[in-house]
Amino acid sequence: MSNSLKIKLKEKIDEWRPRTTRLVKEFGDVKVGEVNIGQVIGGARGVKSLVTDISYLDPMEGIRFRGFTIPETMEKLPKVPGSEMPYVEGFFYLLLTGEIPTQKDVEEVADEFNKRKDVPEYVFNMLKALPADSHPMAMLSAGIVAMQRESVFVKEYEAGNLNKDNMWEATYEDGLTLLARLPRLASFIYRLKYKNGDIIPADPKLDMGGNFAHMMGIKKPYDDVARMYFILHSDHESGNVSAHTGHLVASALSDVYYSISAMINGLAGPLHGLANQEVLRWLQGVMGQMQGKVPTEDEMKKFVWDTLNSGQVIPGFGHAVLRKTDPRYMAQREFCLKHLPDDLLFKYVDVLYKVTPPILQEQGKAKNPWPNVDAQSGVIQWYYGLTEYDFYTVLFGVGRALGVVSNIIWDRALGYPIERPKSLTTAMLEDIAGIK
Ligand code: HAX
Repeated sequence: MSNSLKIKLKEKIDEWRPRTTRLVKEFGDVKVGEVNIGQVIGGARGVKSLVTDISYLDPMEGIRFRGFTIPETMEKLPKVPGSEMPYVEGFFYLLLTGEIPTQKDVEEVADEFNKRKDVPEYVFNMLKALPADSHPMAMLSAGIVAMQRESVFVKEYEAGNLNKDNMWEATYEDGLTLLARLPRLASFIYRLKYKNGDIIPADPKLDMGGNFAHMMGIKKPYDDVARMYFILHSDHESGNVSAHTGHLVASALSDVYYSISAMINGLAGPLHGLANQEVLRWLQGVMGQMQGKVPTEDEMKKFVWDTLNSGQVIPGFGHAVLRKTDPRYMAQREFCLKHLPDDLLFKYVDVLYKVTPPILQEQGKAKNPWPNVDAQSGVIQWYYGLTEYDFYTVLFGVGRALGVVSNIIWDRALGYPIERPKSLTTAMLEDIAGIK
């Protein structure tokens, strides 16, 4: 085994396996909770039926990556020289191993990504052949699944070389290759779709975030925006649609390419990752009606109520688990206060932040009236010139892949089985409820 990340990961896996085995063998019958009819019909909300050690989402505190809050994560990880933000590669090391890497560890992972980052030409040709109005998320998903033919996992599986002990290694190989290629794939989609196909080649001297900014054709400090964005969006424990989809598909031993392509498809829904696009679309609508003037709080209240009264959701607000302002929102808000305090769109978001929670509370439907990650993220992208908001969820997807790939590697390492919850019929639920 040649690289230090893989060696460290193997150590961690060997340490971890007996814990999982013991829980299943000796304590498999111990109850974790109960499930009621509301949860069965209501999207399994709150049902504890997944396990991950990569991140944990506390409803009041928000996300912790491997036990670290967002500010701790940003503070502890080695920084890219001359930048405010850490290496994404170092963050991936943390997600996989649970340890803060040294500068040398990070450089090794960055080298590994660099070696694997080239996207094959056939993927570009396929993307060029798609209709011009294809959504960037559909293009990303298609680009990923097109590379499935290269899966090391599939080759090894077909050769009969895989068993429960070593499956994670082939998964790791696929995972690293796919992650290394995603910035190239995403930036290619952007330049193909919005910049007349004027493609910018990668710079092998740059880290993942730096290279992404370079290939997008956006100047500093967009490299830091990219790093922050990928880290913030990486993982939100395992029950959200994208992470759960990736895990579910992988549980059938579908390879990483199939799993992450499916993950992207789940992220593309407006109630999930596409909300960042929807926030910008909504704000642009308000801006159009205000003719660019910043709305007063009363004016903004009217826009919010109009949307609610027409039966639509306010994008960027609410959450299935969180019950306070999303710390990912706060991290981006702090970035805005530092780098773009006078930006017009930021001022819009600020007024929206003030008026929306009390309105949602007054309406009395949303369990969480506070803003989520998507309420703020488009503003930063727009400020740095990325105004094609259909593309925003692709950025989320590149980030989310870091967490989901880490989870899938661990799924294989710990031998988690194929997922298969049980369904009931409506009549059975009526019976359970005692309805005659
Ligand atoms: N605006 C208006 N109504 C909202 C609302 C919002 N932002 N958030 C929740 N509600 C409504 C729900 O639609 C639901 O209404 P019905 O009873 O009529 O069906 C009611 O309040 C109860 O919903 P909930 O239990 O509070 O929320 P859910 O767990 O069902 O759904 C969602 C969570 C995030 C999907 C929801 O809050 C929402 O639609 N938000 C707007 C879209 C959004 O920002 N999504 C991104 C979330 C973060 C994320 O995953 N990013 O990728």
